[in-house]
Amino acid sequence: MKDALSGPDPREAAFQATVDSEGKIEPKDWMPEAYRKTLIRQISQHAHSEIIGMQPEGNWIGRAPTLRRKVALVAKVQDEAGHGLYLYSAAETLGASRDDMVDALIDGRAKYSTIFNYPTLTWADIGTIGWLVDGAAIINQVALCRTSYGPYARAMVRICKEESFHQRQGYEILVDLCQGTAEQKRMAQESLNRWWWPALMMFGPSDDNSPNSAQSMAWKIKRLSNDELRQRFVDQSVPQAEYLGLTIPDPDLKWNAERGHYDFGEVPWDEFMEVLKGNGPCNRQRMEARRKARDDGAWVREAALAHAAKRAARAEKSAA
Ligand code: BYC
Repeated sequence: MKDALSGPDPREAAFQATVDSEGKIEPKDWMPEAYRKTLIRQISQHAHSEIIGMQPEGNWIGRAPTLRRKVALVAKVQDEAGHGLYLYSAAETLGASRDDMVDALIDGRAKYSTIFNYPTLTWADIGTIGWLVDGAAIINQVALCRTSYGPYARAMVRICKEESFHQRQGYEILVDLCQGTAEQKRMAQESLNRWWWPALMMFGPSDDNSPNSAQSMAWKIKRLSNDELRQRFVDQSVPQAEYLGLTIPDPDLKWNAERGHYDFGEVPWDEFMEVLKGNGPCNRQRMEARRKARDDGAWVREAALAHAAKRAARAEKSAA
């Protein structure tokens, strides 16, 4: 234990040296309490996003237009559940309890990505989610493969591989719609019009308004800033939209040869803040569905625990 008179904690210097030299921090290593808290916050919110993210897509499983599309969508939604579970497990290595994390989500104390508070009104939305939402997730998560906390970085490697399949299944849906009838192409354009700005919001507030960024970058939890990632996403998406023959709904979008990047308009931050406060189009519905799933599944968890206790008691008895 360090006391007030003993000066800077040498463990803190060793921790920062590991981070600075691109080493990984592992669960049993010493870490500053604030680092642990920040990671639990970010990883659990990431897990919640994966789990809540199953809802808008699950809405279309029963209405997928072909068996092949349905199989791919079921597999994708199942992958999101898996991502949530890896991430909750990564947060558990930091001492967080799964029940507390889920309670924090349901009580509204923990956030999840604003993007999942928008409705999936047409089949094209399933394509657009794959293309833009999973595309944004990959850009964010490829950077997180180099995050300083070992279990989080390793979870990200596998998640990114799966996200890449998700992105392709979405883009393929849009390629088909855009090469289809005029009505199908209109449906794709209308969907892009609704999802473009919410997708840009996934990267978080602009760097000037991001209270957690400076410390998270110093700890190498975050490797690129919110604005850097958003710019990468815009630069990647523009040629993809051009290939589809769709128009990105931003009159200020234009190539800036000097910067070597696309310039783009102001993200509607007021809308972001409203969705963050719980006033998005589907916030209440998403939380209600999550609460119901927790309550409906309570007997399964109790039964699994009772079964595990019975097996352990039997094993103990036969060992005696
Ligand atoms: N939505 O200081 P900042 C997926 C919060 S899963 C809601 O920049 P930070 C997928 C932020 O938490 C997508 N909240 O924060 C799943 C903070 O509030 P608190 C999820 C947001 O942490 C299924 C406050 O605003 N991905 O892609 O440095 C199907 C100030 O922000 C949002 C992850 O979670 C938002 N969009 O940076 C398909 C990736 N943005 O906590 C796809 C991991 C910001 O202080 N997370 N906030 O109360 C991250 O990379 C970072 O946490 C963020 C935010 C870039 C999101």
